[in-house]
Amino acid sequence: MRCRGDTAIRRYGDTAISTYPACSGLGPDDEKAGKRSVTGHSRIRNSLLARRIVTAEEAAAMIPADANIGMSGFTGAGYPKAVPGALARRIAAADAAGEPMRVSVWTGASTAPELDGVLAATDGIDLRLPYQSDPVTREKINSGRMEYIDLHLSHVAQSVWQGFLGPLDVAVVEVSAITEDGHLVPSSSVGNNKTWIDQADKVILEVNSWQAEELMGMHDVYYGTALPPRRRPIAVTGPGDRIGVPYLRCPAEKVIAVVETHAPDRNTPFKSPDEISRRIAGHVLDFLVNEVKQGRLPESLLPLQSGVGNVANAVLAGLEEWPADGLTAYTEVIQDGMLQLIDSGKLDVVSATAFSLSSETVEKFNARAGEYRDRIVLRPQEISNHPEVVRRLGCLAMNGMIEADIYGNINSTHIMGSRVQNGIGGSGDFARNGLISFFLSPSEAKGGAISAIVPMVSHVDHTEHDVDVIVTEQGLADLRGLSPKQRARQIIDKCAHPDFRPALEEYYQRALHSSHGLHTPHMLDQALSWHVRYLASGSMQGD
Ligand code: 0RQ
Repeated sequence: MRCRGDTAIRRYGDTAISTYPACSGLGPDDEKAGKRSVTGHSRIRNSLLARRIVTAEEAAAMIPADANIGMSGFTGAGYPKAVPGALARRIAAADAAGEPMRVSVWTGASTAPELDGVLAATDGIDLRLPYQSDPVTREKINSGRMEYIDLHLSHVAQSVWQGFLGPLDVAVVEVSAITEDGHLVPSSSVGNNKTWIDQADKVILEVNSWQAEELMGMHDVYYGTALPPRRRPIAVTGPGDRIGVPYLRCPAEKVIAVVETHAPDRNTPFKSPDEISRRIAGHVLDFLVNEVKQGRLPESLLPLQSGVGNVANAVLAGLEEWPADGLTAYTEVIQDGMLQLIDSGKLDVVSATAFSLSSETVEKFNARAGEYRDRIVLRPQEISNHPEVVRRLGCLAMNGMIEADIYGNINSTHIMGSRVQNGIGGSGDFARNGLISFFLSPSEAKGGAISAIVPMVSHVDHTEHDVDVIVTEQGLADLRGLSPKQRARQIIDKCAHPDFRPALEEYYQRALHSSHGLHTPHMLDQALSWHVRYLASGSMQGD
């Protein structure tokens, strides 16, 4: 079995440097040969932990009634499949018995109906963080029945280590195997699992035999993080660099239960890019071609970061025709388009914290995961999204948005300023620190009732200072080097939908004449009038 980086490690927040023993156990070749370990379980090879195997119900019963629970899972990959459902049944039974039970659930990012959906449906989640995209959870948050803390994904670990979120009682973490030495081989996401395991009093493991055994060796878990003043440079100088070990470490005495599962990840269905996404992607690609022509980017570009979804996949599909090979990605999530770029030989290496694949692609991936091991590095999210590394590598950060205003402020999270959609996710980690920060969206939403370009955003996630390029299907506004009024000219002319452009122009012209100051002209009594009109009439369009 390959073990990389079995060197000195530093525990987060700890001054003592210790040397971690080299990992051992059955390797992928032994597995292919059908060898089973002494425990009799091909995926649970540590005899001590094999004795802790219980049912999901028994494991869920070990969770304290008011627990803070750190669960694995990131964009529908690598989340526990059995214990959350059992916990939801326990919460429902407690409710029925008149003894309500409320837990807090911390994850890597969004998960799936088997985790967020079932738990949210019980009303048993008191607090959720740091990102979600589940409709039931969203409804509970927006109806005021669930508290939600929306955090930059690279900041979660340090917030926990600093103690702002309280003590972590239990970690529930999916792994793909346990080695003879008791090392944990992560599954299809790493997320915050290292922090959950290090911080939790107790650990429950789900060992999922659906996950490809050949994931082993793909992960790079860095144990050198610390809180200031003991921080040292994160020595990633290229997307493929490995600076840690390919497993999670966990003292056996912390593990209170091991649950065996064989269940697929959520696997978001892949939608072929539609016409609008293709036009957005076309503007991005033309822009990149010009950046290369101007000598500002190398032919193989710089490490790509791309959000998930239709527009991101359209950009990745467009890169299939990119004239040079040797592309790389330093991103958060590996979606179908990234794997296709690896298959076609365009993309050399991708660093991320999780997969987010469609079911067709995941089948192909699982069948030959080992072939990707030298092309893919899965890291903890505090490293996959680390500002220091993102800045050093000069990532090209491409993320979706809800709306942009005429000066370039971006709202990624809140519909009409108050209803959370998903969360900021990793967009801030990459947008502020990348070399070029793109925000992409169709120019209209809700069948033309809403303009994505508004006088003033109703919520700010990314300020004008962190936004370089705004793209809609109408065109691309390159905001670099421009003052606020010059930016407004570009955004209105290039990005706004023609149905809304005259009204934006009118607002801007009136603001130029009546604003309190003329650096960033606004009329405060009207800046949010488009949102107010939508809430009152169902459309931002005037009479
Ligand atoms: O609503 O579902 O009711 O139809 O918002 O919009 O067009 O499906 O777009 O799925 O790409 O999401 C910003 C939310 C875009 C996403 C956001 C309504 C629209 C629809 C979704 P319906 P679409 P997408 C790394 C990067 C933050 C996290 C991030 C996101 C729903 O990109 O969560 O960037 N970003 N992570 O109708 C009112 C508007 C609207 C609007 C769209 N202007 N006003 N409603 N909608 N625009 C990856 C990770 O962090 C994991």
